[in-house]
Amino acid sequence: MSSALSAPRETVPIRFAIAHGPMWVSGVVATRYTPATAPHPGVLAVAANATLLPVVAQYRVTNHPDPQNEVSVAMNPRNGRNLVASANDYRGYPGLPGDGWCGVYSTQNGGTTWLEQVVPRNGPLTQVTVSGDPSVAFDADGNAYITCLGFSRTLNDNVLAVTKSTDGGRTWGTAVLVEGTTPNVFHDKPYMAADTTSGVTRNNVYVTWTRFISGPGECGNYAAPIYFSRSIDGGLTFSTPTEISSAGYRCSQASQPAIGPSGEVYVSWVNGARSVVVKSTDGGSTWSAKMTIPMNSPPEIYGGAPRTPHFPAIAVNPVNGPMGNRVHLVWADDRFGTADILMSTSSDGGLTWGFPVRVNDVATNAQFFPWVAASATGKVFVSFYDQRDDPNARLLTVYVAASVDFGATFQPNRRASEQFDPGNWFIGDYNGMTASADFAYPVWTDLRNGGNEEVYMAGPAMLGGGLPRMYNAGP
Ligand SMILES: [Ca+2]
Ligand SMILES: [Ca+2]
Ligand SMILES: [Ca+2]
Repeated sequence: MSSALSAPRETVPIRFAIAHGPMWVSGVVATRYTPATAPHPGVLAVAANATLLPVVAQYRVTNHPDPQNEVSVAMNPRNGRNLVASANDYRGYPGLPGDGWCGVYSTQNGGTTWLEQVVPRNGPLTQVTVSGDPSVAFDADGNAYITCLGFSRTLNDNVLAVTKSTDGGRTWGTAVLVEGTTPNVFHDKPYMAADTTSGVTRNNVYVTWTRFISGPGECGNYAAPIYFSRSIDGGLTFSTPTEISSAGYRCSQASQPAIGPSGEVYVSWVNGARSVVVKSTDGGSTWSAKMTIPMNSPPEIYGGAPRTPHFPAIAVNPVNGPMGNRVHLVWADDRFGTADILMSTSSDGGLTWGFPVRVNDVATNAQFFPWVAASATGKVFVSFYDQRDDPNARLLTVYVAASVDFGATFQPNRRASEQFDPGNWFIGDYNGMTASADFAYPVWTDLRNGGNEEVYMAGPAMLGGGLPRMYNAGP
């Protein structure tokens, strides 16, 4: 018989990924959710406090009894009322046994109403029965992209794919393969960015991810380098993946690409007690030396349930000029006591990094799951989960901080959500945010609805047709 057809499928990667408890393989992989037999155990009591009303408009993105978590969001550069968000969505794919699938949500009216969908199971995604870890991006022409990790619980089919929408997220095309099933490898946590500049790399689409490789390596009995692929043809094809880590950096996770004003590609990730940043000025053909930023990562905020890995996030200030073109990195850090959000800024393209600034203006209790976005006018926004409003250091609120001096200082933080209990299940490993010229649009996993995880977004109030005033970081 044909050995290619009859050979048993590779059975290592998923199992080793799940077996290595402390390793930050994606939660959608490590944490199986089966709606029929395991009702969402997240909790408890919703502790909305009437005296702590949010100061911004909140938009409910999803409305489904199964969980949604690990949210990303992008804004159409040609239409600021068109946003696309994504999440691990445990409603799953229609007709498949209950499990996760990549959820994708679009709005045409600034968040007032959302179309909730899951990514079509076509192209390489037909090989898999579970998917997750989506992230989204818009290119300069307003095409939307979503990258999605697919796998099987019982076989080792494992694909990374990208799906494109040319109508603002209303409909999605056929998934295109970035990386397919590879023996002894589990492709994990893709993240994407698209180039919206006017240079030669305009409309390039970039994907970075972790390869968990079983066998002796820098993590002990496995390795975890960071890989990169790009599309220069509008998502029709993706380049052969290349490693952007190297020896000494191959026990890594949580990569994120970000684009600078001249099309520079930065990628950040976590490697032990440090963040690593690399830069490419040729669209990802060649890469700089590793630039590292030390982190004092706090211990698990809730003792592991829900788990709270501490991943960095990166943004490049799109404003060119003496104060612009700065690179901002945020992460959770407990060097000053309890977990805080710190931001370090580089003004020389990542070669050197400034002393970290504490972003949260109240240090009480833990702040974690930061995200950073820089606006077209140079404002820097940071969003994060925050326990400051709960004396018992359990309930969470989303806060946003804004800087109008390119990250030197932050204005008083703005509360962006109700207060809720995070429960004890998987709430994702991170949240997301995007920004318009003057406003932040954080997205997050929210459990105010009786412990049912939903995606929420905050932003300027779009109702009534008036000038948005919420979140304005200006004077
Ligand atoms: Ca994940
Ligand atoms: Ca839900
Ligand atoms: Ca703190």
